[in-house]
Amino acid sequence: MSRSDQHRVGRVERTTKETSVKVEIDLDGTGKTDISTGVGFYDHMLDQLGRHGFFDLTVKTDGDLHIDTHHTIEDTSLALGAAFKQALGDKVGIRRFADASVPLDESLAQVTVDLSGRPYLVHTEPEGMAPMIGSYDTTMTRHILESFVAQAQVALHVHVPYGRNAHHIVEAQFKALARALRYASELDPRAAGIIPSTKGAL
Ligand SMILES: [Mn+2]
Repeated sequence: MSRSDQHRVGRVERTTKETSVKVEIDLDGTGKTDISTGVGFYDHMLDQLGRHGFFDLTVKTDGDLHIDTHHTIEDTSLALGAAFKQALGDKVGIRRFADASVPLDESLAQVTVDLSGRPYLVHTEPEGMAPMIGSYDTTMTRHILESFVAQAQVALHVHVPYGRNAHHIVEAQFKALARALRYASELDPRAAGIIPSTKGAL
């Protein structure tokens, strides 16, 4: 098999008393998704992540929604981060750094990522967003990003300098995140066989 035929896949199953999560991600996919967490808007966001990242993404979460959506969303994000890291493997030949800006009508999201091996999140959003989108608590967006970053071990900067509609503000972030993760994880034809770090490891 040539290098370009190899699919980088991560699979994580995580079960606690609060949730049971299964995530599978193929970084070299076509954007095919199969998402079911029981939180409609979060499913919509993970669908964006797969589609616009060109990742094949399967997510099945069975969580304690009788309490609220918090554990379900958090644990899914942790598993997604772990699966992403696993799929990246030794990071040989990746681009490593990327940024993407995505508008959604009146809202703009700007995402910059370094697949550095070190977790760090910087996140800003407009003040005064609507608190809920369906059953999705809009304060969870930052927590999703924190959870993903902690497990994926990446440096991630996500900014929404302006926007009004909460659905647009959150969705623009997931689309920009998808694009940035796609470009950063893609194989750089000029870096075949090379780990893009002066340390020799990421
Ligand atoms: Mn939408």
